Amino acid sequence: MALAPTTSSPSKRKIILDCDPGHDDAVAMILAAGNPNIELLGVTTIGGNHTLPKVTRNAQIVSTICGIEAPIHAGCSRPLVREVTIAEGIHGDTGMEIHGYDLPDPAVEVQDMHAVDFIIKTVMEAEPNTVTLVPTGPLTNIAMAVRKEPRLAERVKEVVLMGGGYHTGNWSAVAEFNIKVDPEAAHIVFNEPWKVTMVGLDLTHQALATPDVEAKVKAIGSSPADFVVGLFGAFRKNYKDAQGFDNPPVHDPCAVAYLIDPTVMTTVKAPVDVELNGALTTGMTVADFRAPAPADCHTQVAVKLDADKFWSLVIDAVKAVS
Ligand SMILES: [Ca+2]
Repeated sequence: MALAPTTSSPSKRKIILDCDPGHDDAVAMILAAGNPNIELLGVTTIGGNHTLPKVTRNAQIVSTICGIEAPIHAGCSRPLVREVTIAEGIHGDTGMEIHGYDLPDPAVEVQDMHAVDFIIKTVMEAEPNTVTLVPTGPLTNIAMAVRKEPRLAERVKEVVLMGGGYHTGNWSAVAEFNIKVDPEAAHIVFNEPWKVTMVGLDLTHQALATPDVEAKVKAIGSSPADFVVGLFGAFRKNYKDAQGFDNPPVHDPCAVAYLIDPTVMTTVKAPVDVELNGALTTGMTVADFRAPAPADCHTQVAVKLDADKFWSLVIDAVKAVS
């Protein structure tokens, strides 16, 4: 069944998903498209897990498999300052390597408008404080958008991003991939006055695709479900080989889940800034947990996931797109 950009409703959370599919980005797309409380205004792509052409094609493929009709807009192909970095070891040479499921050719178009312009147009044409940005890749598009149109900082409802971490890294000892790839962009995003929720590794390492989760998805028995099982399988092998995980962490849908039901995780208000010039720490998100948080603190970090509630949301969304 085709899931059109759903009819506008004040009770739905309007979001733009800015992503780099990416296995877990694919699951984030499915959760956003398949949950009745989310209105997915658009999918924008950013070079990250793999190059921009590959992640954009992957977004098209996910939409094709799952009948997602939200428009896809391609964004920036490289970080603001630094060289391109991709995560081939985790996502394979297509950016969405998968076994046991034949990916179709894309049957969904990419729109002409650049992602940065789409983000600006969508936010500025909507009622103030109604559109939430959900970046699940490097933050280049979001940083470019707010630099091009500074009024976004007060028009956007909030930014809920997957990235960073306060006690751990995955691309260095202390830096997470999305932030480490484009720390200057992340610095811009964390320092604009909008509300930012950081759904980082400390949280997403609790979102593990266990055999039990896989079995529940498999039992749905549909093409999107088989696709998700294939994603989990590839992710399982790559995360075991690269980072020693027994069950792979499925990072990106956590950010979407927070918008569906904030009780799916606990958050703590804390100032967060991004290290740009550390000898060992470039790309680290430095969270200051000293209490009390300043009155003007506009950032919070996610700390504890209700994993059962999270996976129920994901499984229900896979059913909905099936
Ligand atoms: Ca991602």
